[in-house]
Parts: sequence; C-alpha cells; structure tokens
Amino acid sequence: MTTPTDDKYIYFVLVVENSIDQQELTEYYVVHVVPGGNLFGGLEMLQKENNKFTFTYTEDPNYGPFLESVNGVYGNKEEQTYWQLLEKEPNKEPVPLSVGMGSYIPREGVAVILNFTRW
Ligand code: B12
Repeated sequence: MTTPTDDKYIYFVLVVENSIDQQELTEYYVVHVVPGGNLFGGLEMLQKENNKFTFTYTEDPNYGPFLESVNGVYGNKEEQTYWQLLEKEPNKEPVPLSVGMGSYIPREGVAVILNFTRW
C-alpha cells in the first residue's frame, strides 16, 4: 500500500454497515482519492489495495455506476434491498447522497457510509 505523506490525496473514512442483518459487524476503512476524485475511484483504489474490501457495480446509462454489492452482499430487486450511500460530517447526522458514487466528490474528513437497507 502507498502511504503518501504530502497532500496529494484526500482522505476519508468509509463505513460499511448492514441495517437489515444486525449480526453483520460494521467495517471501517480509510480511503483516499485524488483531489476532485469521485467516490467510485476511491472504492476502486480501496479494492485494489485492501483484500478485505470488494464491491461490484452495474452501469446505468443516465446516472453512471450503481453500487450493486459490497463484500459479497448484493442488493436485490425482489427483496427490495440496496446499498444506500450517505455522507456524515463530524458531529452531524448522516445525510443520504443526492447523486451516485460516480458523481459524488468526497471531502477531506467526512465519513461515507455504505448502508445495506430496504427501500
Ligand atoms: C426508484 C429510485 C431508486 C430505487 C431503484 C430501485 C427500484 N425501486 O426499482 C433505489 C431505492 C434502489 C434507488 C437508489 C438510489 N438512488 Co435513486 N431513484 C429512483 C427514482 C425515484 C426513480 C427511478 C425509476 O424507477 N425510473 C423509472 C425506470 C423505468 O427507469 P430506469 O432507468 O430503469 O430506472 C432505474 C435507474 O434509475 C436506477 N437507479 C435508481 N437510482 C439510481 C441512482 C444511481 C446513482 C444509479 C446509477 C442508478 C439508479 O434504478 C432504476 C430501476 O432499475 C429516481 C428519480 C426519478 N424520479 O427518476 C431516483 C434517482 C435516479 N436516484 C438517485 C440517487 C441519488 C440514488 C442513490 C445514490 C441514493 C442514496 N443516497 O443512496 C441510490 C443508489 C445507490 C447505489 N447503490 O448506487 C438520483 C440520481 C441523481 C444522480 N445524478 O446521480 C435520482 C435522480 C433521485 C434524485 N436525487 O433526484 N433509487
């Protein structure tokens, strides 16, 4: 893993949680993106560097990448489950992202939450 000491990267915490199966432990990762880089790029880099994190996505013609699975847990239309994306600033409540992971640009110090839930 590269551990740059200059400000070449933006760092944020990624939280993977499961509100449907409470047995699943919440996981935390430190992710980096290039300045102005999107969440999707950060997840790609994390997957490359950390063998405990995997994800899959489908490509939507209008909105870009749709997060389909995280660490082997898949959203499912029939069961109405999906991976919800949220942003949490320090000392604030989490807020669902209004754009997908291909359009969201993480800022230094935020936590991004991937929450497995129902619609
Ligand atoms: C229904 C819906 C959903 C459902 C889709 C499943 C279902 N019920 O069938 C669920 C709840 C899963 C969903 C999730 C999300 N959604 Co949504 N969703 C919609 C909504 C209201 C209607 C889409 C639809 O059915 N169109 C009609 C069908 C016939 O067309 P379709 O092309 O086949 O629709 C598919 C795509 O829209 C896709 N889809 C839905 N949402 C999203 C979001 C992203 C980023 C992608 C790539 C694809 C995608 O799922 C639809 C069914 O297969 C639209 C707003 C709107 N009124 O259009 C928002 C909308 C598309 N969603 C949006 C967002 C932001 C999200 C989330 C990122 C929210 C979040 N914070 O987690 C997540 C996706 C996270 C992920 N895993 O990547 C935004 C996208 C904006 C953008 N520029 O990226 C929209 C435009 C709402 C808004 N903010 O104005 N969504």
